[in-house]
Amino acid sequence: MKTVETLNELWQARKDLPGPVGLVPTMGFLHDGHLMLVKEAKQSCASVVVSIFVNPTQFGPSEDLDAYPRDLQRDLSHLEALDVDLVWIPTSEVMYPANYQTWVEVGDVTKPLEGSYRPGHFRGVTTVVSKLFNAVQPDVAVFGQKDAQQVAVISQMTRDLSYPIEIKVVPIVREGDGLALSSRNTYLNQDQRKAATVLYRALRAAEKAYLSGERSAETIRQIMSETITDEPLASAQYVSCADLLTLTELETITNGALLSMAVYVGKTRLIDNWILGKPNAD
Ligand code: PAJ
Repeated sequence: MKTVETLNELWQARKDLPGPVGLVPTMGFLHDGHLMLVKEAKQSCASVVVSIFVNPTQFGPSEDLDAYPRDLQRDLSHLEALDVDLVWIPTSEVMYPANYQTWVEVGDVTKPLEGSYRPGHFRGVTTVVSKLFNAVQPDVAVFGQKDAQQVAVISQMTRDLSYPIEIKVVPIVREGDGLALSSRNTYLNQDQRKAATVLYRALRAAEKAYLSGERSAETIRQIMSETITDEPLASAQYVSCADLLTLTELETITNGALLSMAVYVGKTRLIDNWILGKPNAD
């Protein structure tokens, strides 16, 4: 496994990789969710590149950029064990050199949900992912369903900018009790960790109602809200039952839906989602 930092090193190493080449973009502090993306890339590609970069431009001014967990040595040993070919660990100066002034912005699909509570977040994501795509020139890029809106936004960007890249999506990897794996779970104390299962419980309660025939999106949203209200350590920032393609709120569920939510457990903001009317494969 080769590890590179600068663009020149990356370009040089990229030349020697047999195709198809798969890219897995990450911010490090890797867990089994990230590693599932790497395994997916390994299955469909001859070479796999993983990037590790805590991208400052996707964090808001009040968000946890400095506190974001990092453990590069552990990350590298996980990737080595999976036989990854190339790891790119750019510095902020490599990604955003002095006088940097170019941004990639996607339209409507970035506006609701995460976009409405994290202004500028998706501009940071699409800019950095676009730079990763340009530098690595992968044939396949793998993302997690954990960040459902990120998948929708990057798919839109890939189509709109004509990147010749196939976007593959891996289902959410969860703990045994349903909590979706996330680097932010490390912020939770023991009581909060127990309470954090409320996101999954809310999604499953909503699914149960849907499977019994409930089609009012407002009732589905209420079921999720009430489940969260019943958990004293949790408070919902939003719950959503939205169209799978546009991500706008539905009135009636006719053709599937994306259930999603952001919930504070203590000071930690957790997100989760579940697809109605289509297999989640988890
Ligand atoms: P990060 O949060 O490190 O996540 C990297 C990838 O792992 C994303 O595609 C995310 O959806 C996926 N992932 C995280 N937890 C997962 C889980 N429990 N199950 C399945 N997949 C999971 O997402 C980012 O980084 C950044 O926004 C990035 C795309 C790297 C751009 O900076």
